[in-house]
Amino acid sequence: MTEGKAEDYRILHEAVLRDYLAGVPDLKALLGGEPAAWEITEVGDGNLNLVFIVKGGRGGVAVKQALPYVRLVGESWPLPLSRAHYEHLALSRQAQLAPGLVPGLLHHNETLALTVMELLEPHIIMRKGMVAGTQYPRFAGDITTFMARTLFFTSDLALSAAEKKEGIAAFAGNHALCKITEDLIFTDPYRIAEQNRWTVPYLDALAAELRDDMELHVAISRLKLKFMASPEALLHGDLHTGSIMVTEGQIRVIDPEFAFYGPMGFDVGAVLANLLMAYFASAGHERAPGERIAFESWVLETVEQVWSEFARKFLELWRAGAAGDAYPVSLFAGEKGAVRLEAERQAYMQRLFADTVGFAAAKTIRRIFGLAHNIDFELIEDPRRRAISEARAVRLARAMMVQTWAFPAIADVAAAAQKLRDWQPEFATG
Ligand code: SR1
Ligand code: MG
Repeated sequence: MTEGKAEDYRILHEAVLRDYLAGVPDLKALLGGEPAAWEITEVGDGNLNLVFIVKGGRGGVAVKQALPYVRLVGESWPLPLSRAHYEHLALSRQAQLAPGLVPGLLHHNETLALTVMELLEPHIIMRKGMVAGTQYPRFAGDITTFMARTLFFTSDLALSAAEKKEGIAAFAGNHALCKITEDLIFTDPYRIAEQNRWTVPYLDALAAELRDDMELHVAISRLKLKFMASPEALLHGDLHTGSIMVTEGQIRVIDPEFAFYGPMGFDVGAVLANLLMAYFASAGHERAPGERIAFESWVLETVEQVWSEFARKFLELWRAGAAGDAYPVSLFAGEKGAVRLEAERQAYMQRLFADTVGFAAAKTIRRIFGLAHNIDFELIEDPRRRAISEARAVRLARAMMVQTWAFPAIADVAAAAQKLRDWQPEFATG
């Protein structure tokens, strides 16, 4: 890791980046050949940073540099460079806890807010693959290993109180990124906000309903409080399908710059929400009726597997001998203690499931009415078709958020999604 003075930060455009990488002996050797011949391409399509792919005579690397502002909006929205520090810290921790499921770290420069990572090839962003209707059979297995291990081993179930508090402290400074989430997910879609947008005119009425729906305002505010005040575990913090790179046989989780200690259901809910959005968007990508039926069935099966496998793996880690300060072993001695503790584990998972359902709903609504949308819906060219898919997703999301009790099991979520697959909102035939 390299450190220097804050004023030495500069944006490394292509030529400067080439010189910089050539000056790091390990990277120069890894890339191979003459630096002048290296191919450098800026490929960042996320909302915040620059991302370069660099290919040399021998190998390639991915370079990510934080900009001092939000890329999506521009210099009018400053954002601390320190997010690169938290992303690097989270990636290092995740690499220990979930080996092989995050990109390898090669180099980090704190002053430049720059991280060089293993080049993932031929991986693509999972969201793009899902828009194209591709199934990823390894996904549920790998993402649930990632979540179960990163969440369990950074929680009070696995850590001493002191270790846990050190962890919280290490990420507490990432509050500017948390504030983005607090505003863009938990507040703005439910009020008039300059940066909100939706598919006009079809969703105008629904947007107005959201702003007037007090049941929904209470539910989203409870979720916001949980997000702000429940440091249960180290979260990825932005675990959508744009933060996952895939091949048909492999996944890698990238981009944990929103990492902080928060409620576990926020990460699990993010994964489920993005699968459900891909499911509802699928009808809008059909060129012939029924064309994507196999893909859609796979998505719903995956929704069920993500929760059931996550819960199974998390409980397995807990039962294997939790060394954390929560649930002291001495309070659950003997047969009677074992039975009571197991019942408590089940109750814990039920609460976590309810959180997950609520956060999944929040993640869905923000992508349809807030600032940052996703290509699942955005690439449906015809606005009426897009709005139909979006309205179905919102109908499910509202029920999940306000009537969370009506979804006691993941099968209930999948069944409700399937029921809405062909639901026609009023404007569908206008
Ligand atoms: C201004 S940043 C908008 C969104 O991009 C990131 O991927 C996060 O999801 C954030 O909310
Ligand atoms: Mg990101």
